[in-house]
Amino acid sequence: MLKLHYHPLSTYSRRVRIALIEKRIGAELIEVDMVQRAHRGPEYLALNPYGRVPTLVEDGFVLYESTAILEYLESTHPEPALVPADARGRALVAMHMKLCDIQLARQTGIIIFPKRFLPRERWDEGAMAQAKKEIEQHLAILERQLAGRQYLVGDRYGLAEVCYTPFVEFFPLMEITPPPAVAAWCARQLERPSARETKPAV
Ligand SMILES: N[C@@H](CCC(=O)N[C@@H](CS)C(=O)NCC(=O)O)C(=O)O
Repeated sequence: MLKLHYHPLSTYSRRVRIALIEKRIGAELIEVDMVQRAHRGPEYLALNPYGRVPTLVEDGFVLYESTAILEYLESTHPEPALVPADARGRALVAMHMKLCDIQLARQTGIIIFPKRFLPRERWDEGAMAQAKKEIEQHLAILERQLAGRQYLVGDRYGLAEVCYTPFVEFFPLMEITPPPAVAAWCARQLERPSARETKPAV
């Protein structure tokens, strides 16, 4: 039985929960009590020495880093497929997953962590403004790539979208208005049952 150590408010954990639902994979969800700092306790650090969620465990095999977990689930449960069959399609998915992390996820964390969890006097407004600018530049690139398309790779929803969904959820909180093709693509992701079921409370 698969076990997923996660937190309901964690964007990276949400990627894996979305993939589990999309691929109809049964897993035991184990909530890590991050408020009580359980992710920094010896038991959890023995699983994931970085003290972050998500972590997947299957029969003693331990895996962390959400994109690695998504790729593992794709290899072990290939149907329904969330990546194309051909090498170029798969490589493009890998490219978009990586770009999601370095051009959007990191910057989103800089803005939404303080907005969700810190009092305003502790916000680093300069860093938040810079992160917002970088996100807007990234969205301008995605807008060109999504012109006339429904999804980033091929004509089907896939792992690239799974990676983006938890982060595009926060555009309103970040006061970011995506350009039209990106906005339509975000709506397509967020209306899926897998996104609705995993939507965080804050
Ligand atoms: N690159 C990691 C990022 C995981 C991550 O940063 N998770 C956050 C929650 S969304 C976390 O556990 N933060 C706790 C900490 O860094 O102390 C992944 O893709 O899984």
